[in-house]
Amino acid sequence: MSKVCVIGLGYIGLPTASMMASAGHHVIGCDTDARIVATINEGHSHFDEPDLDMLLSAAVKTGRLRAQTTPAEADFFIIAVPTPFKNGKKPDMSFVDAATESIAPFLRPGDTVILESTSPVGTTERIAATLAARRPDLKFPKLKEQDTGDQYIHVAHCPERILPGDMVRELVTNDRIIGGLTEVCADKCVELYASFVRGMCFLTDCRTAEFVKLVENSYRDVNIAFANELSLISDRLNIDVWHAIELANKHPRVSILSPGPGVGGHCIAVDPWFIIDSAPEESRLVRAAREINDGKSQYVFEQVSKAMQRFRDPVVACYGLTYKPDVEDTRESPALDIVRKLATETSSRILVCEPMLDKLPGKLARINHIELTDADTARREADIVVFLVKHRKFRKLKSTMFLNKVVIDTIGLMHEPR
Ligand code: SAJ
Repeated sequence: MSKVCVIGLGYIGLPTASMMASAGHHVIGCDTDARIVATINEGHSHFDEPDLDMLLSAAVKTGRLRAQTTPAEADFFIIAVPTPFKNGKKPDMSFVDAATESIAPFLRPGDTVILESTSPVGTTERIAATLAARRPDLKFPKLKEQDTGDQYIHVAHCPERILPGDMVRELVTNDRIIGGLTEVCADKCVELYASFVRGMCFLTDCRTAEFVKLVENSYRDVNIAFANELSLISDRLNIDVWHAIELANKHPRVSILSPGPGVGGHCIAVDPWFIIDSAPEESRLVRAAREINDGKSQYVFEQVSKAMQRFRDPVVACYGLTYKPDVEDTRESPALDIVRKLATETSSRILVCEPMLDKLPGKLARINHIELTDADTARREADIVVFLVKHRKFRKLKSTMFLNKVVIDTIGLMHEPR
């Protein structure tokens, strides 16, 4: 069994560290936030994810996982830190850079450094170059160099692929793409991942692996954008988009995704910008998809505002705040964006029904004409009902329950498949 040091104990690093510990490795989890470190050492996760607490508490109890604020010597270093974008939608690599600097003093010949964070093409090479500059005493292979041996530091990219809400299962079952700076680097990485991944590990070079990850999320973004564009076209033509998509999907080679209030989360709404940033002139479709998905929440806001003009003192009920169904995560949530806009740009009473949260997040909590209520109160008191997230708990709602209301259904909650 190996010694693994995981840098970043967030949404990806923590499940990965816990899974590696449960596979028998000795894992040091490293996070700059001392409160997160303390929570983990007590056996608890600092965010909600099904089955993670169980996996984590077992790993901590057996002593195979320990968290601390600084890295330590290890055979494998995993970098799993955020890669958001900054002004101008440019990738913000400051967390990856800081993580790289932090491990440099701990490297020994033969160690392997693996980047899991979704990153622009070229990042793995950049990590190797930074480490080589910090540690002139160590040998680093060049891209695609042949026959690097155990005296080298191996560097590879193994992009995370897990779906929030189903992370623990997907960590084991998903196939992985492993891109090495060299073939030996990729082989070293597989040695570690094969100890807990039941899916296949496909090997390539690090630039391709970086691109593949960005392609996966852009693929989804483009396809959701197509569905969102269809929803706008259908509104204009007075067609039920849900029924139209259902019928189009009866074709054996058509599989259209679902329109919604926009695209949220910290991955799909961000990663396509890394492609656009590195090849702006060629990425026309990827950019258009981003713009369509980002524009959808403004469109929904305008729909609601228009409906509000029909009432003197409208009460608006919004169903859902999280970025997607059945998770508690509100990061980049289009539903939250729409509700925030309604709360700040109107003075009407807004009822929010969100079974995944027990209080309104952040700034919303301080606005006095907005309140968190249950689904029945929302339904009873509202003039306008806006469906924003297709939580399992909302699926029992029927259109007959909202007969005297204006209903704005962005997620097809009321659509009954025929
Ligand atoms: N959405 C739609 N219509 C759909 C499907 C999704 O509007 O038909 C919306 C969701 O409501 C949500 C957003 O898209 O706002 C993204 O949700 P998601 O479930 O598609 O994806 P994420 O962001 O939770 O996770 C994605 C996954 N990538 C792919 O499916 C290609 C996951 O495997 C990645 O690990 C993750 O991004 C990541 O971290 O990159």
